[in-house]
Amino acid sequence: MAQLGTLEELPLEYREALAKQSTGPLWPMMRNVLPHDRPSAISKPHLWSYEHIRPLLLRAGELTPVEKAERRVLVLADPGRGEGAMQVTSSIYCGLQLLLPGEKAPAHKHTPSAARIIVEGEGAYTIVDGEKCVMQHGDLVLTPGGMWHDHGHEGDQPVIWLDALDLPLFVYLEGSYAVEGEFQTPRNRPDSSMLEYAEAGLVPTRAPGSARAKYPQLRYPWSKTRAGLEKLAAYTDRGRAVELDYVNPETGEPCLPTMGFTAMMLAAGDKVRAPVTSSSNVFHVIDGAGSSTVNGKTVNWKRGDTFSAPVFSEIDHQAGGKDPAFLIRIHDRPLQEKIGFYEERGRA
Ligand code: GTQ
Repeated sequence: MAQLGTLEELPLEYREALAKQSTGPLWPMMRNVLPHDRPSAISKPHLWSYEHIRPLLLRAGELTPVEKAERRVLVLADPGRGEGAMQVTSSIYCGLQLLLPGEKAPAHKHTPSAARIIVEGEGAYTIVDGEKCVMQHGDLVLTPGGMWHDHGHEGDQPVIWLDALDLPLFVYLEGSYAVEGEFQTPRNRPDSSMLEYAEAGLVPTRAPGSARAKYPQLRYPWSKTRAGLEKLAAYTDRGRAVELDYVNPETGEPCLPTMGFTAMMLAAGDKVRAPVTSSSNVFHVIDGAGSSTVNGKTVNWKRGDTFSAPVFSEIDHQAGGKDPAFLIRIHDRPLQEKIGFYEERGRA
């Protein structure tokens, strides 16, 4: 491998002349942007403990009324990027959002896409372009880019959910903005996961040329996801995670354009070695407990916790001994496949 020249080797007067013309030599910087063999991740693996963050979020409920917050969220900040980082990994933003009984978070729409995973509480809902989606533990609820959404709460206990957005990408593209609107009146019908897409493999018959909705299913109930994982687990080898991807039921494509969501089940006591992938991952624990080692760092996790793994991480999981563990993995494989570089590598 050739040793590239450094900045210091160049005459000062030449460096100054380059800077004056707003230019610079590539070669001293080359390996920063094109490192050998694999990228060097900025993100650091980390565990966000629900037990520790929950009281701080409830305190935000006392300190800041929802009218003053628009969205009352504690952002999960990547330690590799330091305090105030608005992202967990290179492409994924996550935050924990609190809604108290009777509260409403006003309607808005924005260019980034979002999805929520419900962590705790009953009675909350999100209305997405008129479709009222109830929020129950473990459900995945989508608010794709450009679609109106407001949140409300008809229950009597706090509701907390995890937000995942492709916000870092939109900020990077200088394409991130929101439009504020009015509270929506829901259509008087259950969401499409309970009607049109209630059974896998069946979709409504359509007249020729009639347009399908771009995002036909906005809610993916956890009860169905869990049942699907359990059925598949009975015929999956030990030592492998049982995984199901959340897809658009009309097209089979990922449910959102850039972010991917994969439900995972780890059998009780099972050890699972994940492939190294070019995608970063955020794992949210729906149920059960266990531990994972990410690039040599071990985190112990349980229900409600969230942990991250940067791009090209070496990841090993182990579920606790008594019960299986269920997680939802948030990643950016859909984006990476669209731009043609998603990659998996074997493990030693
Ligand atoms: O609930 O619409 O965590 O717009 C960040 C931005 C949640 C939301 C977030 C948002 C929302």
